[in-house]
Amino acid sequence: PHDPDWWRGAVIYEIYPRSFQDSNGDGIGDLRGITDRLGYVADLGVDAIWLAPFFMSPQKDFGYDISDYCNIDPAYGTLADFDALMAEAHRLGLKVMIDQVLSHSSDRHPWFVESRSSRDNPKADWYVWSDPQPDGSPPNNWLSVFGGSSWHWDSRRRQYYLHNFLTEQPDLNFHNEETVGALLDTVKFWLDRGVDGFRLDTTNFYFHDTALRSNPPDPAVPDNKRIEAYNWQDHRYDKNRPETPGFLRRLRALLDLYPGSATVGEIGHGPRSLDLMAEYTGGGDKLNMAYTFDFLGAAFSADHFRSHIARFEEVAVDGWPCWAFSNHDVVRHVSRWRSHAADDLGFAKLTAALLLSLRGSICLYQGEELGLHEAELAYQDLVDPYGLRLWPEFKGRDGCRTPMVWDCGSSTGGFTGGRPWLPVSAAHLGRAVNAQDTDAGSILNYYRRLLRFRSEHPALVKGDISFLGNASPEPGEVFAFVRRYQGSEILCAFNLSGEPATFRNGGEDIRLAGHGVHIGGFV
Ligand code: TEU
Ligand code: CA
Repeated sequence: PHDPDWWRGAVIYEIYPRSFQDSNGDGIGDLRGITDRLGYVADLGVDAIWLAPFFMSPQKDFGYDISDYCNIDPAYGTLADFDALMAEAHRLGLKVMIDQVLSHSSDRHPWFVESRSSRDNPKADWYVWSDPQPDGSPPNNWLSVFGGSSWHWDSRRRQYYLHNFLTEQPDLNFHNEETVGALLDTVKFWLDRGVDGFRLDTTNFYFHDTALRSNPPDPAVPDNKRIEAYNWQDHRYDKNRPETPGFLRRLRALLDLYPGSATVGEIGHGPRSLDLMAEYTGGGDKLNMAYTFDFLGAAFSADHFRSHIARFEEVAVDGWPCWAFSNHDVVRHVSRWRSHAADDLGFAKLTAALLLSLRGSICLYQGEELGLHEAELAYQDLVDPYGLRLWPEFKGRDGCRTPMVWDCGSSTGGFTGGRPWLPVSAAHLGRAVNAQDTDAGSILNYYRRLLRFRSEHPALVKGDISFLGNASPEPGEVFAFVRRYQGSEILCAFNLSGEPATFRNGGEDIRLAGHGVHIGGFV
């Protein structure tokens, strides 16, 4: 239990507090609710939980807009509730990682209220402010992830401020030494409270180019292609800046004073994401782990997995990845990669086995272990500002954030006695925990068996990975590799297609059904 390297190969279960368990009937999940359900989480066989933000927040981006880093939002509970949650998690042998949203705060944070009050107050430079261009337009072409320019005009200061996400999420200025000091103090606050680590939001957005150079290229993008507009820019000036590793070293120096604490940074997407993940997790002096969006998008093929993992392994030296297929930002992977219809149970098992065989630490997202689909929501049900703004081109993130389903006999899935903040998907009820718990063939019990098998086999937790060649009849669709650790080895082969395939390993033929799985020794 005191292994300082516990995070290496660990499985981290992401809890979205608002949607996990409501304890007081207001329809919003809370810390007490989570504490009540930790037995279930520990029973799954994961090593750690990552709690999405529960800090004081106007909830414009459901907690990713923080107005007080060192306090709990009353909707979620109190600091005493948090301490109780942590004590119970530790009693059950679970590590607790919390989300740190350092790149930006809420526009209601006292720091920003002061910063926007004048051009010469003590915090005037804590955020990223700029004069307009002579014609009044924003200083450059930088775009918000959530659509439109990432500059917002402030009529008091008569300047623009930078927001990479919502206008209510002004970007903190990491080039300001006092700002960085204040942020590190908030990190220390939670370390002193006993957390085991942090998931770091938008690590790649910490720094911006102080010369405010425009990103190349700047194609004219039709207004109905707003998501593409973001992706078409080369984001070399508004993120992924060369100052990032320096900050990560300072953060790591602080964490090193708390042995056994660890970080997992969010790197996002883009052509350089795997290289950045390798760089930021290498050298033992920056992040412990990081994850990219490479397997959180639409691509699903043996070649996609092989080439991306191979790229990371090639550049990583001593870096350490964290892989995820689902989280609170993307369409649940069973729906994203496959139509709802045929053989979705087999498909859910295939993806579970594949993910939990990869070299690296693993993030699972609540409900993934139940094989949940993306919930189908009507426009009137949406609350995610990202979805509301980009609808119907993009439906937003509410469909993966609907409440966890515990009880198939309750219309709210046992999530709340009141009216849930997002509808509970009726289609999810048949997959509720109590509907799967004692069914040996359920996806839930498959995850439990896989997690036990992984933790009992060091080759899967710590082993290296080498890819194996061909399959027939469709070579492209079998993804196969060997995990090796100190003389033990485990052959893993996954048939990503729905058709049977035979995988030839040396003289041995391994026959795989459609979506079939072979993990040596696992039944
Ligand atoms: O996400 C960063 C990020 O890149 C996402 O915004 C992603 O591109 C988007 O959700 C599309 O899927 C983090 C958090 O995970 C997200 O929930 C926050 O909204 C965002 O940062 C801002 O804090
Ligand atoms: Ca509640």
